[in-house]
Amino acid sequence: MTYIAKPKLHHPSLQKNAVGYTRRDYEGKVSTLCAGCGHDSISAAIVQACWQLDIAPHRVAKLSGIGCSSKTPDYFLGASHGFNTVHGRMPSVLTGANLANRELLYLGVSGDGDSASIGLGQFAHAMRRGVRMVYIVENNGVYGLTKGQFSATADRGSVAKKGAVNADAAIDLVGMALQLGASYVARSFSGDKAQLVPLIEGAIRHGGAAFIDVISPCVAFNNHAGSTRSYDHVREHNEAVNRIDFIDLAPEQQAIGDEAVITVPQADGTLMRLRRMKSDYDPTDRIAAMNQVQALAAAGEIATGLLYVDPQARDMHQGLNTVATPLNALGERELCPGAAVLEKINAGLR
Ligand SMILES: Cc1ncc(C[n+]2csc(CCOP(=O)(O)OP(=O)(O)O)c2C)c(N)n1
Ligand code: SF4
Ligand SMILES: [Mg+2]
Repeated sequence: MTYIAKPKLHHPSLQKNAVGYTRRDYEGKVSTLCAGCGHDSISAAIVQACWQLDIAPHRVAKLSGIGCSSKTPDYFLGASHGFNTVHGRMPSVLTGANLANRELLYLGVSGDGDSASIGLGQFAHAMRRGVRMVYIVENNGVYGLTKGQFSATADRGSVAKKGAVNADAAIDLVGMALQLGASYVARSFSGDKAQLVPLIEGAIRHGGAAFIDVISPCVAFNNHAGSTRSYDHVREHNEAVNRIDFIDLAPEQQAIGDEAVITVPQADGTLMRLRRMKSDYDPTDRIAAMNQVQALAAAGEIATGLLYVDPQARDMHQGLNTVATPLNALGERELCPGAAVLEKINAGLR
């Protein structure tokens, strides 16, 4: 059996959100992942964020590649559109869907194997094109589904369950996303829901390519001493640079003079309030963010929080000047505007 359907019983007193759904309406099938897998906590955080933001499930398209992480869209948002693509190919399929219909909320779920090896080129181009999406990598440092080989994000010198030492340098997807032009870059830990849920909410409201690297321990193959992706290691080395306090803050409610708080305007007109944990960290300065994330990594720390946000984020459609109407809603008049229009286009190409 590959999945177990959940019973449809809902207690009548369950709280509903502004669009009339209970949190249970955002769940999916019963997870078949190992008990304690970090990926299940990320699914729970996605459910929480979508319920809290009053997102109607049918307005969401969730896409993934191949891996334990890429199986998880089956375990949340059961009433949303879903496409489990080929290994590493989620970004291009999502880009195509987004080009055809920008009115949906695109949620791309991937693994460190899926995005940092076979799908590295796809990841890079989705980021540099500014595809408006929430791109979540459930990063456990191994290929969990194929029994625990080191992935490309595993740290050099980290030790596998059977004792092999990783000789290769790690690919840092956060560093790459920053360099490639992603306009919202965050890192979190599956064991810190209080940090992760607001980061997902911020990414959902963001107007461009939003990337979240979530360290998500694999209890079956990478949760031992010597691993830098174990629950213990991440808890000991987690260095949060800030916390999202609140999104949607009305301007008159701004805490004036509170130096620990940074207010960042969002593309949709809302405001995001960030509470600084490291006083010298400016998440709106891309180059400083790149330096600070690298400096923390060199000191053996894992920088988490909203690492970078561009308040003037652009998305792919702005650059391409595409039609706002979903392609399936265009009528014959728009699609066949007549010989005179065709003649004009041809003349412009001569
Ligand atoms: C084209 C192709 N190559 C290789 C595989 C085998 N394979 C399946 S999942 C996977 C890696 C999964 O690792 P990751 O994306 O980190 O997900 P995790 O299971 O760790 O969550 C690989 C190599 C495949 N399914 N398809
Ligand atoms: S093998 Fe690892 S990644 Fe896969 S479900 Fe089990 S704990 Fe999670
Ligand atoms: Mg993995």
